Amino acid sequence: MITLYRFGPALGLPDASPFVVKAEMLLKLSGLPYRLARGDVRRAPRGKLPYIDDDGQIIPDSTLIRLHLADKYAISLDEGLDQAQRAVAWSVDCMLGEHFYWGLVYERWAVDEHFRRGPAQWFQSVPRPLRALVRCLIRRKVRRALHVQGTGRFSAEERERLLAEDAAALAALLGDKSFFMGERPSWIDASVYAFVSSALTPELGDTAARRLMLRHPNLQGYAERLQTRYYPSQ
Ligand SMILES: N[C@@H](CCC(=O)N[C@@H](CS)C(=O)NCC(=O)O)C(=O)O
Repeated sequence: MITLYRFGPALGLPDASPFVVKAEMLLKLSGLPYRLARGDVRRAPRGKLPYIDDDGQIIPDSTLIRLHLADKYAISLDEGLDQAQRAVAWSVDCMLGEHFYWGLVYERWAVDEHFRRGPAQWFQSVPRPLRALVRCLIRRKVRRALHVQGTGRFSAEERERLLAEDAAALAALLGDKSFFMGERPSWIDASVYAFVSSALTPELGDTAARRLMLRHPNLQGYAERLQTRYYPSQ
């Protein structure tokens, strides 16, 4: 049995991390039985969530989890896609995880109003006397990561412009299809659903990511459709 280690539901989403949602969606699409467990980044194999324990085999990283399902169970979730579609799926996955993601991280952790409504609430398990300190240290660590990655060096206008380009590319590629690559789901839907739904959450207030997603009714409809199908009780 596969165990998926995650943070837990937050912001009206199945998990605070889009990478965890992506990994869970991959498991749902695979049809394999799995269970969920609360993870701890301090014990995670690469210091990040998600990771899975598949009968003792520990696999970190949502993409490595996808490749593990393909290698071990011959479940590649890309049947019917031609080479060009596979290349598009890979490119979109990289855009979401390596570019769009950082725009979301910035909004959540560096913009005071969104931080207050989101990540600031995630430290309830830390004993009260230490809570403010831990919150401040983690926020500082995330800000440093944003600076090193580069997103933290842009102006608000530049960041919004870059997010807008990502959102427009997703909307154009989706068009009026039911799933990202056609009329049946494939693995890239795990990623697109995870990131689009994270961007759309209203719980952080009026984020640029949400505003930009709402410019594209097809992306909003897609997120609602997939939520009804894969997370009906969310
Ligand atoms: N490439 C990884 C990224 C996972 C990731 O960045 N997880 C973040 C949460 S969204 C995390 O665990 N961060 C904890 C930390 O860096 O301390 C994947 O695809 O799973």
